[in-house]
Amino acid sequence: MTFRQRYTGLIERYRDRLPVHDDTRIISLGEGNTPLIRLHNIPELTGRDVDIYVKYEGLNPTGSFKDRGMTMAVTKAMEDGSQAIICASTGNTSASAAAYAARAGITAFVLIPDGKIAQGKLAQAMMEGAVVIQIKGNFDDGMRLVKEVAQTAPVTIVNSINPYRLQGQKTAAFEIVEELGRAPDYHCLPVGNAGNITAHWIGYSEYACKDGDHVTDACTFCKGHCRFAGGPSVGQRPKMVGYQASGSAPFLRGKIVDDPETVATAIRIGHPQSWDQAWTVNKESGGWFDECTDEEILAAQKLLAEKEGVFCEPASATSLAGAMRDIKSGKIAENSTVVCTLTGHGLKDPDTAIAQSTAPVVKIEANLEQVKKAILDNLA
Ligand code: AN7
Repeated sequence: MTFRQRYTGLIERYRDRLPVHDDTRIISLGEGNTPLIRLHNIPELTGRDVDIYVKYEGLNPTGSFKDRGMTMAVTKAMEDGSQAIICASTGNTSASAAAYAARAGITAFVLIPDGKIAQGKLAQAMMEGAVVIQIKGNFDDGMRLVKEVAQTAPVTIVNSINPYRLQGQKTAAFEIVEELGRAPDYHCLPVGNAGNITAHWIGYSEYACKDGDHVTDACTFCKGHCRFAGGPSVGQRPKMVGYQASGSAPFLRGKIVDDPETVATAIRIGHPQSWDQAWTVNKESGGWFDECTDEEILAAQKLLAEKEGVFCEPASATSLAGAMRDIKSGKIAENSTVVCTLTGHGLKDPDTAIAQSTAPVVKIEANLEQVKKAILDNLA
């Protein structure tokens, strides 16, 4: 039986805009098609009239946006006959690589910084059968080693330096344009390696592309896969705003950072792999980079959960933390539409969530009186 309405992942959905062939065997877990949630309670806290949407990428199959890129990277690795994939990771890439490798029936090697990845991500990589290699070093050390080893070992790198990763990730921008009917005015993202901000710019640029007349150098990555090459165009692109954690903010320092530190371990990255591309995005879009402190990041994570019921991991909240500050200051113009990407699910990092929560846990005897009292004491 065929189910005509069944969603089968972003490669099938955007097949005409991605580098796949008719007979390519697609490795998918139904990624993409994530909710674009309009915030109801937070915008008024800024004192400005703005529409804020969050693109909840934590609802991808392994709980982060990495799945968009990984379906493409693993599909192409299989097409090229690869038996194994490898990545360095702050956690989410390893969880995603492990899952798609399991699905494809190949081996995933993941290099992770010892003790510096969130528990949920480690659990995923281990359960999904990856070979987990903990290094006494950070992400940047791992990335350097992966590049070196891949020169001789029979493994395909699936970090975002693999161009298929960005091709898959650009589809998030497609979904946003299709849902809003236009591109937002501002798109805010947390930035680590800067692969995702680059991928979104490719996606928006392809949508704005008229008659194959690529509007950006980034767009030429699409090699003619632009959706509207020869067709209608939304003609408009957002300002791309990238926020980094203060302790890991090479784009703010203007140079690489050797000892990155932040509670948002996903973006504890000092040597961004898409350095040049991200500066191009910055220039072409008229956007900017800024930084958020760990306190601001955690406060935004908590606010989003408390006021909107949306639980994201700390790194993801960096986009909202920065956006709220820039909306309040007027740097993000009033009456505009702002999209913040929430890159990963809150359940990825339960330890940080519990450690920062101030919510009282009411402990009582198991009797009706005490339950009643707990309710009356705590009614808002
Ligand atoms: C939740 O998993 O680099 O700027 O190794 O997991 O495209 O690097 C993760 C990155 C933002 C930054 N939010 O995206 C990895 C890894 C979350 C992330 C980023 C990451 P890029």
